[in-house]
Amino acid sequence: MSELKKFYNENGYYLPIDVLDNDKINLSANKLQAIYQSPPSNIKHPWNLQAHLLADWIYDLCVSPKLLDAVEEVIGPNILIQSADIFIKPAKGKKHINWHQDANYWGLNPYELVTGWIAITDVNLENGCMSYLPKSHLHQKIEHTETFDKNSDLTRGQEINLKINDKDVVAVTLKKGQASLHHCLLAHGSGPNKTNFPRIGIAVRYLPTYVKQTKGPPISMILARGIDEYKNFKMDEIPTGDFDNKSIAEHDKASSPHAASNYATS
Ligand SMILES: O=C(O)CCC(=O)C(=O)O
Repeated sequence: MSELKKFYNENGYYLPIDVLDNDKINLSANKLQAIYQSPPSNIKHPWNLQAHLLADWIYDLCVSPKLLDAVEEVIGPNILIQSADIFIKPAKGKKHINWHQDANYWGLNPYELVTGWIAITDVNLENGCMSYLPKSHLHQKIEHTETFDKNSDLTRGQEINLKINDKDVVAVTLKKGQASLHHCLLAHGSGPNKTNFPRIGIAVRYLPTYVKQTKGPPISMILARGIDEYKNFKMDEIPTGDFDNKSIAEHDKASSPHAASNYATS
């Protein structure tokens, strides 16, 4: 077993992984900030969720070979992408992300979804990087309370019913172009951005092809690597344009079933 997989199995996360060069990252940072400032008006659902369906350059970030290599060490060679969720925290913003498990969003069997979180800007405690609670993935699914906290970036302000001590947590400090991996049962959250610059990251949700959805409105996938012998999910189309009508229609198709539950599917 690789060192990465051993560490991930024991702790529920791994970091840092060098995945992208500065040119690509800087270009993506500029484009994402422009979209954040004036989102296209013809998108019916939050553009930052399932954003891998909206533009070829966002999809390209999700299939960065070095990131897929790391994901492959954890879940094997046949890799689906369910979503790429973009988290932008503006300068001096109040928004934070409550402690939660991603497994709270999706009914899956087995719970083997792994998130590859790509830093598009440097991230640290000052600008609201994530923190992980190591080994918390060894618990099963834990109840969450929907707080509807206005300063939460989660659609329903979901918060895990688990007491978390600061001394037990790990700050996910990354340089731009690096990524971390976390298990969908790992408790994690992030604080506000106290700096004068935006903090940007993309959370890409990867699953092995053998996983099945057990409840909630149907989620759909793109095959990022390998072969899909199981065909457990409906497939989405890889975008070929940049927020063009075809990509927006595909985003609409994948997002619509989740609108009634505020894009949280459990
Ligand atoms: O970007 C953040 O601060 C939080 C992201 C997150 O909660 C996730 O990737 O599941």
